[in-house]
Amino acid sequence: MNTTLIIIPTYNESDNVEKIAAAVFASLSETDILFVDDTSPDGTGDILGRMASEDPRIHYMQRKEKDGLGPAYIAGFRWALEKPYSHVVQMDADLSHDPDSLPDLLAAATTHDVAVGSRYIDGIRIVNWPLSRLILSKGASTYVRLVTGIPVVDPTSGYNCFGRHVLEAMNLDDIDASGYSFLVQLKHQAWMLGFQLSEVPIIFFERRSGESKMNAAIIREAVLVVWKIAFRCRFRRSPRQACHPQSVAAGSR
Ligand SMILES: Nc1nc2c(ncn2[C@@H]2O[C@H](COP(=O)(O)OP(=O)(O)OP(=O)(O)O)[C@@H](O)[C@H]2O)c(=O)[nH]1
Ligand SMILES: [Mg+2]
Repeated sequence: MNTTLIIIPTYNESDNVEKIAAAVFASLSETDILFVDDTSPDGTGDILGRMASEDPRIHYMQRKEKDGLGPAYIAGFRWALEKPYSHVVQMDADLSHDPDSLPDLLAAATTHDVAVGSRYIDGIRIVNWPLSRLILSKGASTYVRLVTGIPVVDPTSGYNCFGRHVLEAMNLDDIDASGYSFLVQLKHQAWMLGFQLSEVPIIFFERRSGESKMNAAIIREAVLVVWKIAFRCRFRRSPRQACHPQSVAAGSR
């Protein structure tokens, strides 16, 4: 078993799962991958079952029904914490997150508690998005920062690496959003616990095949979740106390 686990949630990603696994291992051969599939009707699960039987680095969790990105990741985190992984990476299946950035992300996660793959640090690095999608994403990032005070340029990024000690310290039951706003809850809770977040520049590519799961309900949830996050911590805009990452890390890694 490797010490890094990459969790990839999937729903109708039959065109992409073999490509993403090959690209991940080309960039980083010593890693495990856990695919979390919500019984995709397009047969993604059958492909994942075969891939897992052929390569011991690949693991496959099948969930009963489509339940959103957040619950899929939480199930993946709980699975990871039952094993001795030191780092857990979040990655989409649609090749939007370039596996070539994995070494940079992991390097940042050795000096910081959480490494955030950032599309907006030092400029905008997004390939092939329509302007409307860019405005929505950039606007969401600004909105999150204004309301919560989280000091991250790209708080909605889905390409992140968490040290095990961070996931162990978090209350995963509080991370209850279903759509991508779950990614904000996750980073915000880590920050509020005093963990240090580092942003690593990444290039984000629009998905080349398969369909987007973004919809109006996910956007509505995101608008409300940001206020829920702020309210839960009584609008506090800084952690109550800073953790000392190296000592926390030394105790648990
Ligand atoms: N298990 C599971 N995975 C999901 C679910 N919804 C989305 N995903 C996966 O989560 C990742 C991100 O979803 P995307 O549809 O790419 O969402 P997005 O990146 O905001 O939108 P596009 O890039 O435009 O497609 C992909 O790997 C999806 O297959 C879900 O309900 N369950
Ligand atoms: Mg995507």
